[in-house]
Amino acid sequence: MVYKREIIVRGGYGGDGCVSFRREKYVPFGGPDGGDGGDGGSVVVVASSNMVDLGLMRRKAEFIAKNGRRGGGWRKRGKKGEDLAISVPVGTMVFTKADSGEEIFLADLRTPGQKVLVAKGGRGGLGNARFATAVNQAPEIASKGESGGKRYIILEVKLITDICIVGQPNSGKSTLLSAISRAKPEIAGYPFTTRQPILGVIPGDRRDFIVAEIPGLVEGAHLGKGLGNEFLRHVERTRLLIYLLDGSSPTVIEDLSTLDKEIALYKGLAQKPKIVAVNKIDLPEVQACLPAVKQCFARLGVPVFYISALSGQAVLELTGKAMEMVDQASRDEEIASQAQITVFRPKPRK
Ligand SMILES: Nc1nc2c(ncn2[C@@H]2O[C@H](COP(=O)(O)OP(=O)(O)OP(=O)(O)O)[C@@H](O)[C@H]2O)c(=O)[nH]1
Ligand SMILES: [Mg+2]
Repeated sequence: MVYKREIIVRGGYGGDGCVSFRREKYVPFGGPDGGDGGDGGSVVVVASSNMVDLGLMRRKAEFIAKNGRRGGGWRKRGKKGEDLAISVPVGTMVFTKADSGEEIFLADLRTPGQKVLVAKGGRGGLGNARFATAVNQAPEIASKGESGGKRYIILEVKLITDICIVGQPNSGKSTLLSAISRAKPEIAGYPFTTRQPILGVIPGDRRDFIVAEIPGLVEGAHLGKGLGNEFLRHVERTRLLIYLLDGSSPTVIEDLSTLDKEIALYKGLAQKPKIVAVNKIDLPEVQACLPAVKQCFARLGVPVFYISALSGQAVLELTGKAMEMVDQASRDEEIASQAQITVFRPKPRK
């Protein structure tokens, strides 16, 4: 899976202007009639809901739009070069790279079909008809088409989700995802079954909720252990985290702090709203140590649920709370975004 790519984009050249004179029977001194060249095509990046990563464009490094065609006689304008659309997944952030190496934000493509122009096509040259003046009525000059803009672009996919399930390998993330959503992830009793983020949809009364599972995190994931923590980039834009713990693990209490530590090490994730869910409570050995775990987790200060993703026990309660917290988080986001808009209200002069 490719989530970050650096590419070069270049707009097409504008077509050259044309030098031509009107030559017709009975029309002496017909005058200049060379048309303008067509503009070069531009390069645009478009969000598409059919894609999940940038893998399709792996081999290509440079994206160039079509050139404009040259102008013709009879003041005919050259054909415009075709635009080149680069499809990327929804949730892709587009940056341009300055000469200093600095990444400058260009756009965040959050909805399907949203697009951003990354390289403008060159303007077509002017035909000689444009250069006619009172003193030079038969100019033999036309201008050349301009070259298109060239830019270094960085594309980075960060999925946009409402809920993200994180946890150690084998804790039951895929089982929970398939229990609460329509997703059908692979479930197996060995670690790292899930090797890439999986999305699901929970149908809600007022709106659907997008839920994701990311591959399991282990201690030292930030150092590249296990599958590493590069998947946490997709957690950056989730509204709620569900920490899913394997209740049958002998170190369930330490598992929570390990998980929390790995997540807190990734920029900006420490403050995310979260819910803790202890899974597999249908197993007798989990039931046996549940009182001790409950006592310890009672002081956490975040909602804790004891569930069985397999039998469905307490799963509805967990999703209900998750949806409620997501709604609250989106209301908070709305208030925060409104606070950022400055409204100028000039006072009338007396
Ligand atoms: N008894 C019991 N087993 C469960 C429960 N949830 C998951 N399992 C089992 O635990 C194993 C791992 O489940 P997965 O859903 O694949 O776990 P995961 O966290 O997605 O694992 P990775 O993708 O490998 O990180 C499977 O054998 C599941 O059947 C549960 O609530 N009770
Ligand atoms: Mg899984």
